[in-house]
Amino acid sequence: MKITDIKVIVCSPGRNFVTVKIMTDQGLYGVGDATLNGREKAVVAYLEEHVIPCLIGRDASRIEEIWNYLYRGAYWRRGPVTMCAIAGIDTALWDIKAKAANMPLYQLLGGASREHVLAYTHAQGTDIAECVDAVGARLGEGFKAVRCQTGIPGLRDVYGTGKYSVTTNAAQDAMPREESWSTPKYLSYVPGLFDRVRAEFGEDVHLLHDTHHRLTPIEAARLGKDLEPYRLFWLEDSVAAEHQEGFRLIRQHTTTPLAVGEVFNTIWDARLLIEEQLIDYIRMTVVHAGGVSAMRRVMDFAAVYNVRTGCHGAMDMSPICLGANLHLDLWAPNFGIQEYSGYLPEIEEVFPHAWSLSEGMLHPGDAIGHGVDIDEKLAKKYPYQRAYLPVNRLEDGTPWHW
Ligand code: CS2
Ligand code: MG
Repeated sequence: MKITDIKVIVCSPGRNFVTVKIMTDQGLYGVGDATLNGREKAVVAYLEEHVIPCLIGRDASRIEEIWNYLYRGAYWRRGPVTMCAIAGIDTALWDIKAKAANMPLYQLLGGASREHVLAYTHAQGTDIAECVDAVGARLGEGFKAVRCQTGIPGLRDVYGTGKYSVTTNAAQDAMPREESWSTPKYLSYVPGLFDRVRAEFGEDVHLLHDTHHRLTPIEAARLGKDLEPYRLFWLEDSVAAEHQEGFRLIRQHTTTPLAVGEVFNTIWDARLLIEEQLIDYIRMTVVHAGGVSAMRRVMDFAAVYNVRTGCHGAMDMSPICLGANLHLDLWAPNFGIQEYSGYLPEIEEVFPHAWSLSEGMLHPGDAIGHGVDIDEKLAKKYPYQRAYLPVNRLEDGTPWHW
């Protein structure tokens, strides 16, 4: 089966997405997500200028060979742009292979290890009271696991709260907007959020929290200890995870489960964290990790060390990435949980999908391939518009982790 053409489709139904579509001489095609939030056009250029010309005419069935041709062959390996580009190609090739085998992707991976995939979703508020109400609303929708994020008194536009709780292309993102941060104010306020949520909803709800890379190891250790009474499912990205060794200090002080990895793009980024069991969940996801081939390796490696999966699934990962994740989630023996922050209606129209959500549980569906497509005609109605992720500063103006 030969690759005859490869398209890169950029569209913006509420936010930007980059989609790879691979056509073959047997009439089968596959699609893959290659979206890198805030740097989409860098991936488009990498694909169009450097990857696609090398792939036309190659055998579409040789997924592993093509993955290594693109990873090792580039010489300048790793990094978010490279790995998103490889992910788009790899995911599309797995889609084709599963279609050619006339089965859903999870069957090709080894079949289902469970009946469905536990999801967690987002609840946020500009203060604790608003967040508690949002948690109640999400539980009312049937979710069993909820990520809780609150604004901090005295700080404006804290990550993931208020009108900026959803990463969209709204006009305010046309240039990087600025947010403010104070670790002391955050550390004093957040335990009170979980005290209220537990008091309101009891012990049976899975509660998660995302610090979004903003603490030092000892600050994260203190927060982990302060949150222990509230039995979190996980505390995510407590420290900027390039500093893998920093998690040894956190581990010495707290039993709060730790999750890291959404910004990682190769297994090497997570090696120490997984080998030393410094984390409990690996957050890597198909689109940023280099595709299905790479994500399967990460999941298998994590399984050896009792680390479970917790694939990233915010709205800036397209429904194609979510679909591919769900096939891996259904198969993986060490599955943990799948993030699902939901999609705007126009996104679901552009990306018709076989995956489904019911009572807080997801399933990839049994369509052949990964079960997600792109409606190219509809996609054209939503042209790309440059948009940035915010920039975060401490109160004294120091640029900080967003
Ligand atoms: C967040 C993401 O969902 C999460 O865990 O960290 O929403 C993240 O902010 C975005 O994916 C960045 O594009
Ligand atoms: Mg996160």
